[in-house]
Amino acid sequence: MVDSARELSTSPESTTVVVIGAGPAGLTVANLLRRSGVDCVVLERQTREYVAQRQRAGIVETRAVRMFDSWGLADSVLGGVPHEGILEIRVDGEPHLVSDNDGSHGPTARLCPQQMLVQKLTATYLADGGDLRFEAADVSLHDLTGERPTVRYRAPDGSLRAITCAFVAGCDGDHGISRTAVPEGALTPYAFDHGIGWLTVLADAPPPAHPLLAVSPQGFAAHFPRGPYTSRYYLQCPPDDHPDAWSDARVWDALRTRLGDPALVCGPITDREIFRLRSLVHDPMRYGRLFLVGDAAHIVSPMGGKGMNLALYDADLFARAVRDSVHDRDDTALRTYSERCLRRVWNDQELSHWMTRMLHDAGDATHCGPFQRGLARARLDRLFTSPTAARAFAELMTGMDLTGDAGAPSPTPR
Ligand code: RFL
Repeated sequence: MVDSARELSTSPESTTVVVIGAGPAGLTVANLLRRSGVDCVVLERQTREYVAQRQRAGIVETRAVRMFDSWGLADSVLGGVPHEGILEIRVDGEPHLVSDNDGSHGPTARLCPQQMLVQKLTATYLADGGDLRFEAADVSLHDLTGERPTVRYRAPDGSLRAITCAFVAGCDGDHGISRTAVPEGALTPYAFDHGIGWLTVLADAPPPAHPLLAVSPQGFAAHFPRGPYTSRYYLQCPPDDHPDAWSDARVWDALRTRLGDPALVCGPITDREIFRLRSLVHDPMRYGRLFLVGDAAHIVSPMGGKGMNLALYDADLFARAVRDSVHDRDDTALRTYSERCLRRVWNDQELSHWMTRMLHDAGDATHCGPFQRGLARARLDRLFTSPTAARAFAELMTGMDLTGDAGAPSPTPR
């Protein structure tokens, strides 16, 4: 073990917030802090190129678009095309269009692939003079319950650095170091495993007219736009399945069958992996002066498209809370940060869980039994025929559903 104190090449730097991780959560925190006149340093383990090409989410929900809009950032960080708000749920080949028009006014969701959002957040932050350090290795957190925590890391030239700060934003995802710096027992994890796997495939193939979720007796499948000539597909599979078991021919055959579209146009597959549908919540999302933001605090299974959008929500609340503390010496929002984030986290976990059960159970009776299949079909029927159910669904999808929390207030200009 190296004696890091002796190896420090310079005396510690000082800033207000050290942000760990340059994913959607960390970069949003950093941009909003800069907009608020609060100084910060972002430490990212990977290279800029690596971070910029990581493809996952595809839609920034209405609530998050309005959040960026309220900070004057929507045009610079979102780009993309407006999402017209139609989702297709295809049941045994029969299409049903569901709208996410919730009747509210203002800008709506955007089709904006996650890597595009990350690239634009990075460019905006750097153009604004932001301090973003890639390839920061061996990041470690110290004195989190003291007045001035310290963050140590190794720079790309091998030198050890230290930064003291008022707050640490742990935005380093589910496998980062922030959460592991919290003593055992200080956070309670709540975990759920659906026992379902998804094969996810990226391909250079035409996107669907609308994001498409398909229920079939062979299992769930989905087709999402990820660019003008790029699509992401999902296929339900056993959670311990292996991507090598899915040849290109098997992927396209399964998609054509489950999507009920024999004419589905295929294309070169650029990525394929299998993951388990699981959910995880850590409570509280704070330890001393460390605040967990995004996937570092919670994982939501992808059905419903909420993971990245929750990260953006946390980032907004955290940045506002720091702004209040730094400029107005008001710590109320910092004290309530975890509670307010978790309200939305559980709300979105519930949507994701409900959709996951409904869209898997309705198709494959061998998976859940005929009784659960009947319940799932009844839920779908209600969604397709009841305007009230459709409206409630639309509010959940846009993120405009939590009473007392509809959209973000305008930030006070500084
Ligand atoms: P990220 O994106 O994981 O970023 C964390 C960053 O921290 C860095 N890092 C470290 N840096 C310094 N020191 C360390 N020790 C570090 N350890 C890690 C990492 O390199 C990385 O740059 O977390 P963040 O910012 O909280 O963002 C969360 C989102 O990425 C995630 O919720 C979404 O991708 C989830 N998700 C989706 N969300 C949606 O809203 N809609 C979707 O359609 C959607 N589709 C998906 C998804 C996730 C998927 N995966 C991961 C299973 C589709 C897939 C396939």
